[in-house]
Amino acid sequence: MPRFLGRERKQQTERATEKTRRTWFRRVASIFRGAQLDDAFWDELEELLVLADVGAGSTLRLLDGLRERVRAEGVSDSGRALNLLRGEMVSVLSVDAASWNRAAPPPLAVLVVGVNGAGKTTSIAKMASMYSGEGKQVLLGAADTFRAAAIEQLQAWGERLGIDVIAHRAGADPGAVAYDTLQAARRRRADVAIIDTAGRLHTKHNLMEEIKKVRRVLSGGRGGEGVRVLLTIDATTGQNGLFQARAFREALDCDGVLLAKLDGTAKGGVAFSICGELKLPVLYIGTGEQPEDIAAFDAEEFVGALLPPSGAG
Ligand SMILES: Nc1nc2c(ncn2[C@@H]2O[C@H](COP(=O)(O)OP(=O)(O)O)[C@@H](O)[C@H]2O)c(=O)[nH]1
Ligand SMILES: [Mg+2]
Repeated sequence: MPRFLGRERKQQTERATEKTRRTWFRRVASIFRGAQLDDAFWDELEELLVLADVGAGSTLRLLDGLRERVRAEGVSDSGRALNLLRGEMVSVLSVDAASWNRAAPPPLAVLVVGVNGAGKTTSIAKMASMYSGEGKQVLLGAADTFRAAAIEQLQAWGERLGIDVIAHRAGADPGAVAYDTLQAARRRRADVAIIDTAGRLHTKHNLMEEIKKVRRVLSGGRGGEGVRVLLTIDATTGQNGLFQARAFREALDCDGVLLAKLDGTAKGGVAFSICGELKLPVLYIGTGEQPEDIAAFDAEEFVGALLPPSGAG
């Protein structure tokens, strides 16, 4: 049964963006109230968006889009201008997720990448729980073989969730783990195999080469159509996390982003930077540390949660 739809997703989004709304977007809403749309107004709006970690590029894009529409539509009413801002925000966040959503024969292999501590292993547990809640058969692969603790962490989640984990010893070849996971997924006619990876190696170059090799293994002679690369970004690391994510984006074809720890930050505006600057769709948000603390990302709900219609929050 799909457990993560409708109202529950909306409530999770509202809960996870609460700090961001209370700290920054409540102020954004308040400067619109009865405002003259003059230079001081635009400056203050720009400052608040940058402080919320929307990022310089996405802030400019939002403000240019908004100014243009305010001018073209002759808007002087601040309430209407706020509505136009909501629309511009939704448009920045609406990045095409076609490569993530394209059809492929099972098993689908989801390769989860990102820097150490971003939230990969925890997010894998959440995704596994989500997929199995949808009635899909899931298998996990412990291809972060860099530390024994990383393998044990995934195995502990597997036990807790009743989902099998394919693992080798610490230090083993991640490609071999990925290969075994894919073979096991095929044998068992699993729907999805989710593969954990290391986030830290001696050099960034080695890390990227290793992940590319794992991806080649997962393609398993089917031209890569059954592989998805999910980039995990820690929302609490803001623009610095984005900088690190760019390295993955440049080295690998990523299909989308899981924005972890959104609940732990007042700078959830980083979602706009990811969409606007990395040009990757945000697919899921992490909303806490439990397996059910994940929600599919929905641009309208996200904007609605940051700037609720009443301006309340
Ligand atoms: N509050 C919160 N904590 C999270 C979330 N996702 C992961 N974490 C925590 O972040 C820490 C690092 O996560 P982990 O999955 O080990 O990261 P990895 O090194 O990328 O595999 C752990 O303490 C997790 O419980 C989230 O969405 N919200
Ligand atoms: Mg991990």
